[in-house]
Amino acid sequence: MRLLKRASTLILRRGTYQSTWCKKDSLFRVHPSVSQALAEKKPVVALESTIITHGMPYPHNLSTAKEVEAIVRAEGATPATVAVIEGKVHVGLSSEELDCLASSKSSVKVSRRDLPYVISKGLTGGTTVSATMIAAHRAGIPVFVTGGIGGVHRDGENSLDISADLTELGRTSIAVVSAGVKSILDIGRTLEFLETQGVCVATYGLSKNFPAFFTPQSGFTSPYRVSNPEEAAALIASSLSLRLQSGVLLAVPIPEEHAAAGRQIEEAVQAALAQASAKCITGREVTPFILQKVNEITEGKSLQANIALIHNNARVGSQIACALSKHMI
Ligand code: PSU
Ligand code: MN
Repeated sequence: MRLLKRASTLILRRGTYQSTWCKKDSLFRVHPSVSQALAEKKPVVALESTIITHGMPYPHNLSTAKEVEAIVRAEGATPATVAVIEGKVHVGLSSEELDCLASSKSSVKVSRRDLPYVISKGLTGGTTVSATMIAAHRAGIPVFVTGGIGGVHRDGENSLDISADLTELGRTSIAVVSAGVKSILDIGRTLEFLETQGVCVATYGLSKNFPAFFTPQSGFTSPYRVSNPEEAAALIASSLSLRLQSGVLLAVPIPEEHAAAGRQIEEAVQAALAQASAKCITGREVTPFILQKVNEITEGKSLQANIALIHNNARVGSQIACALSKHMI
């Protein structure tokens, strides 16, 4: 409780400082609903947008983005979808901005390294976990919900293809709620890398099993477990109080009612991986090849499971944001 109170002061101070900073800074646009909620110390949940621009086909991307925002509101929090629109970093989008982003065919996938370029060129793009963490943290938002984070790719020890999401988690103090990482990545090395980066990883639920996006178990375990929103909020509050300046990763397993489809999808992932290897597909071609094959093999079931787990993450993340904000008053 004492830790939570101290964390609240910290968040409060940072929020005040950052909303002033954002007003002066023309590169950042915080939506009035978001700045009002932050000023009133109400719970806010940041959401990423690469999932809209690159993760799902139109119009499922738009309907999912709107459903996720509606879930956040229904849980009593304010959604703040982050994106780059015509060279400005937006924290919180209007309905029209969401429509434009979802139907745009020229959006850039914006990670930390891409921000200077897209801003200087006035471009539009969906922010990955790393870029969303940066923007949400600047706005003073402590909780961020996504589907899955990037990780260490298979053969990453040779290619060094390691998602900037992992290094961002090591350097930016925000809690990321996700369904773990896809099994097309090297999950063991991803967890090792997160440890090296000092990221506190906890599974949300009944076991420490670290989830693999479509399935509740990856064969690896998280170092910790939290069983409800209050425990998750206490963990985040401790991290903020300690001023570690690194993030927290909360891994939420896909709900059991969707796990059966998830296991079938996982089999398709393994088949697709074998095909990619047989066809000597390498590098950045691998992920799009696998995802397309998986969608073909499962006749669209992978998209449905993807949507279901994002809905669930939005619910859990909003409950955590509400629990955290209650302790802040
Ligand atoms: N994992 C998914 N779906 C996604 C992504 C990851 O299951 O849409 C997106 C997220 O935006 C994540 C990004 O931050 O891909 C990671 O990309 P890269 O591996 O290139 O760092
Ligand atoms: Mn990469």
